[in-house]
Amino acid sequence: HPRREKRRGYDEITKLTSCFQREFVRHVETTLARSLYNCDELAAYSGTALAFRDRLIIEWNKTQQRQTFTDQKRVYYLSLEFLMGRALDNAMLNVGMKDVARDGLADLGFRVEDAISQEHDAALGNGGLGRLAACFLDSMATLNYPAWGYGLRYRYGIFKQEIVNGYQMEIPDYWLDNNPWEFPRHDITVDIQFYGHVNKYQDEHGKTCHSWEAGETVQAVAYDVPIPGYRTKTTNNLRLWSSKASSGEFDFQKFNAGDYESAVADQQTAETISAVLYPNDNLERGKELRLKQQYFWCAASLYDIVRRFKKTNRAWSEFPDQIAIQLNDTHPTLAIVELQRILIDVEGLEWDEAWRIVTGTFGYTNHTVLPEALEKWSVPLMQNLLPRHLQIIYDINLFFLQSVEKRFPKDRDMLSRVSIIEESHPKMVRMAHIAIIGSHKVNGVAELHSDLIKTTIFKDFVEIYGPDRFTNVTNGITPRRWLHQANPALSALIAEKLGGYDFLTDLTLLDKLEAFVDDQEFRKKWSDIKANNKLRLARLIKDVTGYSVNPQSLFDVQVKRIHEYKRQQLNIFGVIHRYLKLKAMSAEERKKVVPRVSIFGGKAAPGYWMAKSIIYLINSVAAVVNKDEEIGDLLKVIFIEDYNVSKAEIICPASDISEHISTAGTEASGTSNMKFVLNGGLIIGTCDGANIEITREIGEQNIFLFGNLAEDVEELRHRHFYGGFTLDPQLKRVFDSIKSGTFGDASSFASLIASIEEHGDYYLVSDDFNSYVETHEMVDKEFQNREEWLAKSITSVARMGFFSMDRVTNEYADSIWNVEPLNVKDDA
Ligand code: 26V
Repeated sequence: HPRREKRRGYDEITKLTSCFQREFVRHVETTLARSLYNCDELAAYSGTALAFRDRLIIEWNKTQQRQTFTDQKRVYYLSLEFLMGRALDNAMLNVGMKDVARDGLADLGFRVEDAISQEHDAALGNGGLGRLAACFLDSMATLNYPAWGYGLRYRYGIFKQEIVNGYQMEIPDYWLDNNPWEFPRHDITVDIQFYGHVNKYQDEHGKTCHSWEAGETVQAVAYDVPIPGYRTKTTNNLRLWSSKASSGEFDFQKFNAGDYESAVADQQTAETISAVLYPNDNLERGKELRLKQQYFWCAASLYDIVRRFKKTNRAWSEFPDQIAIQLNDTHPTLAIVELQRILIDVEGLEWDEAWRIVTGTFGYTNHTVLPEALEKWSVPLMQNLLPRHLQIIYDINLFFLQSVEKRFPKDRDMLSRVSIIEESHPKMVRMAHIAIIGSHKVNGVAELHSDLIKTTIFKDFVEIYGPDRFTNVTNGITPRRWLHQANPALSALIAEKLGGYDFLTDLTLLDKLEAFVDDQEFRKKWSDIKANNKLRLARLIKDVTGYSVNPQSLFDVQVKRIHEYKRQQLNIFGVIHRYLKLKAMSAEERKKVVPRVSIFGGKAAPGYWMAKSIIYLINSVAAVVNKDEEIGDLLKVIFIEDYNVSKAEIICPASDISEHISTAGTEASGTSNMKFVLNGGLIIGTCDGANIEITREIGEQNIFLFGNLAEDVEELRHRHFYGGFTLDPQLKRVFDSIKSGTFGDASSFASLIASIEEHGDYYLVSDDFNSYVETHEMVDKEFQNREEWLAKSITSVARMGFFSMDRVTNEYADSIWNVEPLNVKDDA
């Protein structure tokens, strides 16, 4: 049976199956206190999850013991977002027992797929950045790195999206009830301080010291989540902090004084800190609660890391030899300041020694060049919330600017550009500057992006520190979830050809598939798998939208957060253009047309009106086009609501073509582009982010590239304002049709159109429209040559080895963290 992860004998399988069943029944009957006779699918999920959880816990404990015992250098990955998705399927596949569970459940009258789909997604992230963190955890465990993730345990993950009359509505995502994957550690708590003031005093040697007397204390409670690696016993830890009122005297006093209501209110204030994930991606709003979240999580994690280090009784100077901390964007930048504070204020180290330790420990990954996403905090806000940290930030800045002044005497502009403090009203703290100054390595997430940060936003820092502090590590994805789990049939076919599943831990082995490109039987199977995956998606579409789509059509997919820079508006204008063309055709001409389903999905930040009107336009176009009988199957427009990780697992394997069409230079990397190609879909895209490296790997004959290049963007934007702006004539026809009311009340779309026609078309929709439309015509043509298309699909998959998250993790380990995997013997 090619689907079996390990070859096992008949006896062994029966033994494992009955062992699983025993555990399952025990959990249903005792842990869940249910009778087997009223065990529904939800209980079947819980029973299965609990049975697998038991296995994970054993290996998890052993892994932690092993890591403590060997005392090697460890990695801590600090991220405010971990977009994990579901855990059960992943756990079953990683321990190699999904077939055992399938057989065992079938025997009890359940389908494993039904049980799996009961699980609520763990959606503690916005998009690419959060999902990257989750892929990191998977790879670090699979490669046996001693590594922990640290994050926040949000009570509400990213909101659930509902589409009501074409508009996005946001529903809170309360996800924590009966979550079997987290373990509260009520014994692991840290008191976190806020507000108050700083006392200055002299110690017995006459040295000036500082102590921070806080005005508010909140307790951080650890919740641990086991992270199993694939085919290894290593089970790492993700520690999420939850906020709780501190059980200090203060509260007791209030209770004792009979002020019960106000004491309970304080409790609620404390719990607010970890209540909700901020749903903006790429927009910084400077809310105090967000800063509180950041400090709460950084301080708790740092306390935990330092406590663990101190148990080893090593000298402080060894800290960076034992610990690497990676900052996922600037959100955890306060960790830099907090470590410096601990070392000088609490542990009594000298400034310079402390700072050497700090910079030796941290690495910073930048994920965006969009100016509106760069984090800044107002000085008065920081002064109030974190008075001691602000002092330390000023000191870091002082020493830094002094050193810059020495190297670039009298360059006042340089000093003001690189200063941590922006001299605005109010003054602002630039978090990226702290992150760069406080880290030994700064990296971007794709080649173009890393070049851009070096030549634009961080240019001055390259001059100051030299090019070695800046590096590139192109993103990747875990092939376990994004191939094996999402597309089991394709994974099995590949395993059949390559003689096993080793490609899942060495993705470069995929290159052996190229030898089979011309193998007719193989091609047939490949194409049948895609067809089946499209059927599976068609069923999902029917379920969530009510629309029936013809699975023979070309499935054209764009799923990602809705943002002007990602240009879903370009896509939907292209769809309208296609519709107008179809309407103008004769019946005879229409017969030659390739039927197409344009599939969209993604959430808009709740306060981002332009993104919301793009969603409304997509749904308005869908409402008209999908009921146009003259058009029928030739064009369907679908918006899949509440796009998330588990929907992505169904969508990615089912695309013929997917769209990665950001304005050149704006999408740092993109990672869904990799997921689609790894699943045998082709892509249409701009020369942006990782599209460029995907092209280099798979060959430019296997990708549909279009549009202006990053190097031309500035000039074009300038011309829009000063050279006059001419709207692309085909786009003008699209706008005319919208304005005439074809898709409902035109006023709903007025500002979307005005942003292009009147306000400078910042994202170059008009400039790229013609080349976009023409490229789609090529897509239609090439899709009709099914054999060629299949060859491209197979060749592309064969060349995707580079984009494994395992390669990414090893690059970070070698060039940033300087950590080694911990060898795990099979019998350990
Ligand atoms: C920024 C902010 C700003 C403050 C408010 C909350 C918030 C939340 C998230 C972010 C992160 C924006 C950066 C980001 O998500 N970048 C994406 O990172 C992916 C992984 O590297 C990459 O593939 C995408 O191209 C990039 O947009």
